[in-house]
Amino acid sequence: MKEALTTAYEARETLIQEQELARSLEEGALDVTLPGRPREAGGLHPSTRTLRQIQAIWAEMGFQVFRSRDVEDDYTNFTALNMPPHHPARDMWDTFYTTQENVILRTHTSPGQIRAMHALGAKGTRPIRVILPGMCYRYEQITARSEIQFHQVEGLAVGRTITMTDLKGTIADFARRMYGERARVRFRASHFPFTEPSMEVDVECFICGGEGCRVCKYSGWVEIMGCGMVHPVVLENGGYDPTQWSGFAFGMGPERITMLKHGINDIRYFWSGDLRFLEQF
Ligand code: FA5
Repeated sequence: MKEALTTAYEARETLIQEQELARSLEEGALDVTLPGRPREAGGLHPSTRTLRQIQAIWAEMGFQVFRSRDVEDDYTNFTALNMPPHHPARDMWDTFYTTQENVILRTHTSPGQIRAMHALGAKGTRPIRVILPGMCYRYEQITARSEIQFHQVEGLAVGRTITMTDLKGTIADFARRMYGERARVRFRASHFPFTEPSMEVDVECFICGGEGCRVCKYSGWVEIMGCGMVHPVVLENGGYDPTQWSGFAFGMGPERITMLKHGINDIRYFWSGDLRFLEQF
């Protein structure tokens, strides 16, 4: 009974539709010359754009992408990076803990260095050249400059004869490719427990060309990353003999880079999901 009714209903509906169509065509109500309605197209998130640009530049220089994990253990995030329990430098990274002991959300992409060395180093016998992009999490006060989740792009090169000259030259080359042929960089002494020596890198302000503006706080320079020579303890924890092998590492923040590039004055826009912000890119 139901099937018979459904079939009858459908047949009638098709007939009406065909008649309607024929009638509207006859009357000219359907103007096939009208342009179609445009479909809304999605776009890439501003962070994704910057990440892809950074990845492409490092790929040209022979760095492959290595994906490490967001959920880490305390050992890899801190201890293996030369910060044993109760080390004061751990305070530099306020941490999200989980209910499981020693399981945390990574506070930076640096623990990926240890994982890359174990995964690709063949027990400390092979050189490595990788970048490690990914999300990091910090239990911090959210401000216009700081979010509790943000991306980092880590870089790691391990080899037999890598020196600080390689680090400086490679980063200067990255800056030229990212910020333009004439971009100048400067290196400032800094401190990270997992690199020795450690530096922070500034690039000449690409908004004002070094003359001084609001973005660079009238200094002519903006900070783009932390870096240094991989600490012997970290090489050892990655399975390498530090008397035979050396390396350099760096870490940069794509959101801060994007903010500088587009003059975005508040990092909270990035994950607000506000289309008025996202549609501008
Ligand atoms: C680090 O996290 C080091 N692991 C970087 C490093 C790697 C040094 C390898 C040496 C060798 P730092 O805490 O400064 O360093 O963070 C690096 C970058 O991440 C900053 O320059 C910034 O761009 C970004 N960043 C840090 N905290 C935040 C935050 N709360 N919100 C947005 N971006 C952040």
